[in-house]
Amino acid sequence: MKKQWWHDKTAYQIYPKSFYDSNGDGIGDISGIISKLDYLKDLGVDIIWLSPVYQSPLADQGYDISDYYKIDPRFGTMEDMEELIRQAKERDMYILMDLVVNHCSDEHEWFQKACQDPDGKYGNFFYIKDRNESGDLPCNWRSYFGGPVWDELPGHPDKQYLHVFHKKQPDLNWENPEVREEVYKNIRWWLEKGLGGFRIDAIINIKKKLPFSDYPSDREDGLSDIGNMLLGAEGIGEFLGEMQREAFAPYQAFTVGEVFNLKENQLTEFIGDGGYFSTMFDFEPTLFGKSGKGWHEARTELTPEEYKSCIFHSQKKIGDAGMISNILENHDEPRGVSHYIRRSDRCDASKKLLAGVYYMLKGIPFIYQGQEIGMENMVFSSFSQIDDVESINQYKVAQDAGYDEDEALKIVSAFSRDNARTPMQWNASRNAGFTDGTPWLKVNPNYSEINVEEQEKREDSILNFYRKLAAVRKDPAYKETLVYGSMEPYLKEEKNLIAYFRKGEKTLLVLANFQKKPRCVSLPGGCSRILLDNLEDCRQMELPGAKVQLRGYEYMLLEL
Ligand code: TEU
Ligand code: CA
Repeated sequence: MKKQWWHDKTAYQIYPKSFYDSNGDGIGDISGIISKLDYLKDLGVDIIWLSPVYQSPLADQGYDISDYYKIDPRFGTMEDMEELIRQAKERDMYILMDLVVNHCSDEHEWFQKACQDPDGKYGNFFYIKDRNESGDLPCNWRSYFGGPVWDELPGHPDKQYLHVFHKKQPDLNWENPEVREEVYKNIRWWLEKGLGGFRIDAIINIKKKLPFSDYPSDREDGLSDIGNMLLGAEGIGEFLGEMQREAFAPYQAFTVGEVFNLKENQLTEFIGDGGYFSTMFDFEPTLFGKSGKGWHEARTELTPEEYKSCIFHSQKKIGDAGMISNILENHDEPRGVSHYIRRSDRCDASKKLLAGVYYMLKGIPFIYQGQEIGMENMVFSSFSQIDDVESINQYKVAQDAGYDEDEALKIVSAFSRDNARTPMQWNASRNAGFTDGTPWLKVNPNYSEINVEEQEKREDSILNFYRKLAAVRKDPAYKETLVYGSMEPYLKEEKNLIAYFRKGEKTLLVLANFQKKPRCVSLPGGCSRILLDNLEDCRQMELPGAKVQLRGYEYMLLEL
């Protein structure tokens, strides 16, 4: 692997609307982020990805952009954004924006013009089809947020347009070179401002299998999961290679792809040396136990064995092909500690253990806001507390599948994207210190126990453990091993133990006793140093001999 500037970095995702509100309107903003840069620096963060802050009607919380060159006034001004980039740079940090170019908003000028004149230049920026006499849709694909991907083109009852997400997110026609040029122009414009790069949204969807055709239906609605179409769509590489050459490469931009449905053997093409992206997320644990049927059929509270098999499998698959990025959660997923640790075992020790396991894997660690203090899923007591478009759809999907309202609410609660979108918990004062006003989404009531201020004060807090993880990864003595060393499982068959080596200049061993019961583990050789322990100050610990005794949920990082 050719070494790159981003390989040894630690990244952090901010969901701006819920991070920190500086002016009391209940909505987090860019000035709020600026005021927390030192906090992030202290956490060992080098790269900060902002979920969208562009001008948007916020139908999908900013993933529906109506002007790619403007900042939404609710988040601040262009001057705020420039100030953020400048202040980050001063601290040796990089800012990433979200690149949402599979679709734009129906309120974007391009779509408005397409509605005015579907046969003109902008009609060809989208996928617009005439309605045929029988009224059949051009194809039976199901949009990600429910219902067909086709909707009537406003003002044209005889025409329909394609949207694979919400109907307020019309898909851009990437087959049209003018669209691609507009996208690259915008990317270069932002990079000129000193942006570090982008997180690339939903990118696999830009290549459609054309001409439009039906796939076998997989639910009562007669529609077919988009995944079926994506399997047959060839040639995305031409678009991505072009974007890389035309827009990212000249700036050495850091890019992280949100890539689902990747075909086998395309890994190197995507993230290998000279690949389309610098890296992409590993979604294997996220996807485990989910099907196209809906959230009612998805697994919650994965067992340690299931989590282990996911991470071991993907680490092996990736090997040295490229640099992956590892996550426990993001703005679309439940909180990692709620999804991967069973309720009865959720505590500081188990949360730190989970952090230590994923952080030391090969790849770039991404921390999602609040993860560093062990924020948990929300308990939703009524459907009216849910805001997210996908949750609203899944509530209906569950009821269509026969669940009653209470059951449907439970199902949606486990997966709702709002779990991760509740405001960041800064302190124990009103609204968790997120805002002086009324927060746009209810604060998780557990903020009086789980908050930054409390954990700042406590040496053995989760927050301080995250700081230690970052410090080890940055330590010149271990950096080469943790960044480039191989990852090899150890005692893989031992139930509720997650253990692996990182082998490079040094040999390191991660041991995680993922259960309440203590256990004894034999070491493969002598241990020369204990680098981390989640239950103890490791500087005061005695070096283990041939065997190490682990308490319930104890985590150790050893140098052999
Ligand atoms: O998500 C892409 C995507 O495929 C989602 O359907 C995702 O799988 C789902 O939300 C998981 O619950 C991206 C963004 O991350 C998401 O927030 C946006 O809503 C979506 O694109 C559309 O831009
Ligand atoms: Ca605000």
